[in-house]
Amino acid sequence: MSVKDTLYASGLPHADFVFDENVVAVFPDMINRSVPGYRTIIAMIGTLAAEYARPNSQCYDLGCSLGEASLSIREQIKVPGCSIIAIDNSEAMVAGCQEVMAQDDGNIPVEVRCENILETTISNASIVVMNFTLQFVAPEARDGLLANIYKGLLPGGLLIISEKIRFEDPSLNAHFIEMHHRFKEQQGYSKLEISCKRAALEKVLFPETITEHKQRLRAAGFRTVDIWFQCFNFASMVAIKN
Ligand code: GEK
Repeated sequence: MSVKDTLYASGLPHADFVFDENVVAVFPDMINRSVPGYRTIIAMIGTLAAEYARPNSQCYDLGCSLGEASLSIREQIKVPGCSIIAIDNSEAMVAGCQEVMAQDDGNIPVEVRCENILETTISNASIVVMNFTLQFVAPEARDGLLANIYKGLLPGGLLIISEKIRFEDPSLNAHFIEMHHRFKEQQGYSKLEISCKRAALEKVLFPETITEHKQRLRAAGFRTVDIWFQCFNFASMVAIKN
């Protein structure tokens, strides 16, 4: 059952945002009302995975939170011998994700691990998903992470990265931040909640431009790289190891 996100309804807390048990309790409501297109992205991650999953390979969901992307993959892939590895470094999220997986009746094995994705060894992967996770990784650690993912993907393997992005043009950037805030108001968040959440995320979420993402993906070895979804300052990219 999804609990309504009222974490910032009275303004406080003003500390940096952390994925603790308070966030876990409201997470489905929070992400659905904060990320435009989240449900579409989740559904299409499964659809893309169904196309790219190879028999007897692994699918990684890095920064899995409560496992929505894993569930979509689990529901939609049809090839034999696949398994899913869902990883998060928040103990509270991992506990919640384990509960979600235990209640799901899918047949594909899912291993849920509490681990820093910067320390994960990726191997025999046909699918790697980072759905709004890379944005929380320190920018200086992102190149190494992408190189590690590229190395662990099989030829033809697919990486999906969804991110909050920054527009190159400062006025357009400000405009789409404002549009995102309007979206959140339409979803029932107050101006106070929106501004407090923004302040809490400031030192933990570092958005980059699409150009920066594409450059990093190409530097890691991916030659086929593009955006498949965008709404305001939220985008999802595909990168294929060919
Ligand atoms: C979804 N993908 O619902 N190692 C492991 N996990 C991490 C790390 C790290 N270094 N850094 C952050 N996380 C999910 C949504 S939420 C996005 C992803 C959001 C985890 C963090 O604990 C959190 O659970 C997740 O990445 C980001 O499809 O809340 O905006």
